[in-house]
Amino acid sequence: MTRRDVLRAGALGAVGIATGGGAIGLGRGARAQSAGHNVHVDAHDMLTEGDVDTSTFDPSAFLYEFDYGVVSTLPSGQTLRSYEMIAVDRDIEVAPGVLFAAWTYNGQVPGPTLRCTEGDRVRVRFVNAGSHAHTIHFHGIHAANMDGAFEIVEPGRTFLYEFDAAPAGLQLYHCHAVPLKRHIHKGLYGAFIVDPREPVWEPAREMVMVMNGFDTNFDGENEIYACNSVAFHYHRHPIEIERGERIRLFLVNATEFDLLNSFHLHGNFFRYYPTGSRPEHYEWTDTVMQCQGQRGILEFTFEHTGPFMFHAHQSEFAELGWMGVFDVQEPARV
Ligand SMILES: [Cu+2]
Repeated sequence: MTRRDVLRAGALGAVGIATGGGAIGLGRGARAQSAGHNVHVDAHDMLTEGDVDTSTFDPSAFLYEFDYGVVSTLPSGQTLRSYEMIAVDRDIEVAPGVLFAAWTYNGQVPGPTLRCTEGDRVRVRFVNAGSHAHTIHFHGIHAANMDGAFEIVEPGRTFLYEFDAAPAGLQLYHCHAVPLKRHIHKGLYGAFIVDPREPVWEPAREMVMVMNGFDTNFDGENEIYACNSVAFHYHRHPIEIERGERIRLFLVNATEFDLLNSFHLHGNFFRYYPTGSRPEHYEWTDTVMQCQGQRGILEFTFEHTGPFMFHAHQSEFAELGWMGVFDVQEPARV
């Protein structure tokens, strides 16, 4: 059954979507409606049908979680940041009642957002406690044997990645075992922020969004889309920000199977810094698209209060979960 078939079948009643645990009905959440030549999921129904269990992974908290590692100083004076990354298989809930048999770093998808400063020594102890061979491939400048492409880490084995963080910007990491798209799609990816040595960014409320998708019936297409893994999470739980507050959004595209994803902001424009590396080089826009593996930094400030949507401008992705809301409020009086 293809994704389109799922949507068409939805018009006839409850839809079963196969997961690692068997068939799980999306029920009214996936009911489709005919509108002219188009068939679309009724997003409103999907929104009002319960919520996921956020006790193990809460996308609202993930936005603001930066892992700076265990910090120490090397004899040379260089800052050392040590991280522990463990690959484990885990079922994750990507929409209410819909489980996805994921492969994860540290039990979560996306993996933790690793953050350091340009020139820091980064040391990552990688333990493969999963069922398949994996690696961690960091984007950035480093030695060939630290690239996580050829040094395959079998289940039960460990590997030590070590390099000096460069260049500054928004990078990412992901598994590079083959078949590559399967290993990435299963959930082995995360954001990797390298702050510039000299501060160039203004203070801001910073948050991370990793755009992703989930093929829940193994047909090579995504049935669920999201940013930070849970369909419609930021629609059910709008992100509260203040009017006039500077927002810096680290945006990464980790979607497999679809060549492009995008981010569209309502009622506002943003500065888009490709790869987040050059503050003097940006685009002024309200919509940006990213190919697989692309990333960039968005900066914006809302002039108006109220609910403002953000979503993929591929309408199909938005209707299948990649949609959220900023709830812009008057600044708190002090
Ligand atoms: Cu892998």
